[in-house]
Amino acid sequence: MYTSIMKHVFIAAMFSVLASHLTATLGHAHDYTVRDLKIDHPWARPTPGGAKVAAVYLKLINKSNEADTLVSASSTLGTKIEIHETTLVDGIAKMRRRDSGLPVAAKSTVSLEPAGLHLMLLGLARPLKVGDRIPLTLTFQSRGAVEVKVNVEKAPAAAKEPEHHHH
Ligand SMILES: [Cu+2]
Repeated sequence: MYTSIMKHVFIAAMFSVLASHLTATLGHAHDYTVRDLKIDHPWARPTPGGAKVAAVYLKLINKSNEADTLVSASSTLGTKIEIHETTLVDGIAKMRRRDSGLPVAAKSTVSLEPAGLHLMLLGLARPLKVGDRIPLTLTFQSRGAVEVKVNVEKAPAAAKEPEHHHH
């Protein structure tokens, strides 16, 4: 009895490992579409050991005539997710919380990217490692909740880090 259950668990684990490898090797295409609103390539950087926060980036491409607003986000991997905007104040990057949500106009694209808008995952349960796929629920005012996976990967070449100045 015990061994057969263990075997079952083991086989299930093997399958999930295989499945995650498969999706990882399928390449870059990674998006979710609801009523012509595409959530393109949610991703986050790996985090250092003790980090309790992580920024999540993605692109919202609204090809429809129907505007919407991203009102909230959540993940089982953190206690809370806030919508943040990084702005330069006197040459210093500051993060501001947007409590009013993130509007996505009809026929428009909103990019959440390094040094700009991002989702801030707070109370991180464990560090993010390259290759992880983190569950994320995005809740839109009219389209409702959309489940996506966030790929943990190194920053793509296109999304350059802001310069770090050392004095
Ligand atoms: Cu932030």
